[in-house]
Amino acid sequence: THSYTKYNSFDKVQSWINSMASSNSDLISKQTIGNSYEGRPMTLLKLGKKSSSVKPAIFMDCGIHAREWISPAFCQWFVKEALSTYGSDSQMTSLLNEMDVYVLPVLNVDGYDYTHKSNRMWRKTRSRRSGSSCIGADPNRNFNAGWCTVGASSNPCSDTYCGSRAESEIEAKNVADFIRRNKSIIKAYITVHSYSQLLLFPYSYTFELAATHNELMKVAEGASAALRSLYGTRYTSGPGATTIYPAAGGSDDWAYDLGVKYSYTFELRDTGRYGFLLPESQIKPTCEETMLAVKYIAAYVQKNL
Ligand code: 0X9
Ligand code: ZN
Ligand code: ZN
Repeated sequence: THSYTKYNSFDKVQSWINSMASSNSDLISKQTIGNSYEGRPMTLLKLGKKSSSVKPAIFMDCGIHAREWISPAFCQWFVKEALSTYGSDSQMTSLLNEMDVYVLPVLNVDGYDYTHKSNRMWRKTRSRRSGSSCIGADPNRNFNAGWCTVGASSNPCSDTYCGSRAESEIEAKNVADFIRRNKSIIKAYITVHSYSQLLLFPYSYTFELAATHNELMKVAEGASAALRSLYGTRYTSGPGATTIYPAAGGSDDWAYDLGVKYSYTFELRDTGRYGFLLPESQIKPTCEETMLAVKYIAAYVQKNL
């Protein structure tokens, strides 16, 4: 059975998605953006008050890397909080009245399932290719942003394999296609990873500063301060290339270069004590503090539409 304070398997997340979408129809709907390599549906939730006009939107994905289990847990938490605080929390009410929030709870569905059934430390997709017995590519090296130029490997056996070409991985292509199709309404892109307690923004594929670097930094620092206000958890903010490492092909850089002005990568708890194996006892505090940061970014975006 599904629990917000446990790491739910893919099947449990999938049935949770279906029940959420069928029981709260005036605030939430679901759509499939495509299927994964192994044929699992990639189901996107749309949160927002139904409106007759086209609303601006925020897109958030979790679980691009299979083993980063706290990430899908956060997307599930976000959906729960959005629905349960709409109507009582003035910020959430105003956000969902004015904007839609698209949430993809698990991007790398095949990899996520594999970490539950076979190899807890799997990172990549599960695609096969001719000429190698190694499986999968790193979906966060597979977007068309300086693709495979730095911090990525062309060796299919590497954990940071960039794939045979940009968007070779169907999961990356499905997300990119959705964002391209909805480019005119998507005002912010948020992608959730773990671990290291960082709030990153473009660029990672180059050391050049983003055109809107100062604003991206200001919003990141505000979001980090909001996060820290709850339990004192410290986050570092900055461009990916200098704050974590240079690495091309990431979804954040790709979305930014497409024109999504506010593009952020969260690296959630912790700083290495448990790493990817963050205990379930930390799901609730991690999600509660991260809510404050995401809501800070959302409020800023909403104010600056
Ligand atoms: O390397 C990554 O993809 C991310 N770190 S993780 O440990 N979760 O794998 C950082 C992504 C930062 N953004 C880009 N490299 N574009
Ligand atoms: Zn990651
Ligand atoms: Zn709460």
